[in-house]
Amino acid sequence: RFQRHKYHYGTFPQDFLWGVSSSAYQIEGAWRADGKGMSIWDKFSHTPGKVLHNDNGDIACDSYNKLEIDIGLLKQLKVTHYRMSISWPRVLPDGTTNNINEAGVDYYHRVIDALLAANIQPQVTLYHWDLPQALEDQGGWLSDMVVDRFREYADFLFSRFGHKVKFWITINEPYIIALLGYGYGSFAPGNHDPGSLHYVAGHNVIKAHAEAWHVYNDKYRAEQKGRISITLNSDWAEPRNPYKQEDIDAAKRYMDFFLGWFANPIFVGDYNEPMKRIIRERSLANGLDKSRLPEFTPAEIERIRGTHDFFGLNHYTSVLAFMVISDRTWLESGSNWLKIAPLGFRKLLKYIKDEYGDPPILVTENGVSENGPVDLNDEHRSYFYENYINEMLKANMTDGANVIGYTAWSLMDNLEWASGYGERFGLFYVNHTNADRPRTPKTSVPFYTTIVRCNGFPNPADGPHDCTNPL
Ligand code: PNW
Repeated sequence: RFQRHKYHYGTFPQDFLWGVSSSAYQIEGAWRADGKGMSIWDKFSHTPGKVLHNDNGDIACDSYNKLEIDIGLLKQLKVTHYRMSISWPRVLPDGTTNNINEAGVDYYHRVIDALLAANIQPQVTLYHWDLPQALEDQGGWLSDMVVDRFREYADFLFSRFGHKVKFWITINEPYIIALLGYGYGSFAPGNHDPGSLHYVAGHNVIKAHAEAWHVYNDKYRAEQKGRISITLNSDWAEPRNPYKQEDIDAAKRYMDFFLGWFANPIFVGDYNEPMKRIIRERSLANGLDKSRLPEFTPAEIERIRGTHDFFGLNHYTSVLAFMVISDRTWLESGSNWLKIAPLGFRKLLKYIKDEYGDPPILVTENGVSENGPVDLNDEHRSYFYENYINEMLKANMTDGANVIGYTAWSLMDNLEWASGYGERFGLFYVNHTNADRPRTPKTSVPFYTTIVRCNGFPNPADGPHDCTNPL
């Protein structure tokens, strides 16, 4: 089943970053320890029927109490970077800087110090979906009040941690925040309005990101010398029939509405024309007097344009566009939306290079899940990493995409949002029914570690090496 693809030999640039990723709500637990405030995910997961099996993040992987153990896992993986997030309500319980929870701040200092002591650079996401509930009560991402609160929160984090953290990611996956949180309502805060509110939420997310970037740029960059950007997620859309114009158009439209929704304002300036035109036409046809897509003022367009130091990318899967479907030959995973399609990764990286000004690209997530009975022999994950990373190598070596680093999702099995603990993306297995939450390496751990240690896939013809992975 997991037949080895032909791969390109070759290694990545010397200073390539190799990492692994997690997020606060998915691993920390300690949901009301030491003065932490409530987040929208605390409320959502405690509402019966919202998360599969009513799982929640109250304890999660208990990482709040297992710092030493988790640092040990990272050392075992030999990664140079760790992508983590800070829980906004853990440091600012009501979302504002009027009320600082120093115990929460201390916790993140301990995490960051332990990483630095292990020579692992932290890449810190300011917002990975756990909005303080107190801000949701004032409208959350649907209200532009959140833009000011996010700017103040960002300023606070830079002032406290900026001398230690050189890689910042403002917001993880605005697409999912807006669409699943405020459109479909399948993620917190569970707002169901597939008509237009996701566009309002997305609009505020973009403005909030831009404000945080400007604070860093104006106030901290000169002294702290870090890099800051946003992480966007995108599938790759392949025309189902590459010779049929309708399918080619559908694939391009898919990219404009998915990646382009957020990438255009930040990397090009303003929403892209097809999105503006199509949403306006449909809105007017539905009898509305204006487009459901909000407009940026010319001043806002300029303030948002260029607010990036790199292109943070989360990528998992591809689709065939005409209407959107997956190719039936693509292997399945533990998530219904994720089919294994390595080639789309290469094409997406090239597309970003061509469409968005050849930015340095930091892959901030990429990975695969399983569900059902536990099997530590996760061949499908090794297969996934080998082939996706090899396609990334081709994008880098052959297509000239400037990929500067790669981050696997995820360090360990954790709360997979509304899918609960049954859908597992971890390199390490976590037994969530055992009070100790023990971590056990799956077979993909030595597999990924070999790729990291060897910086890719060195050619045996260039000299003997121990970089050949069994599959
Ligand atoms: C990303 N979908 O989310 C997140 O950044 C991670 O926190 C998450 O665990 C990971 O991918 C795996 O899912 C997504 O339904 C969640 O299409 C859902 C979807 C996509 C990405």
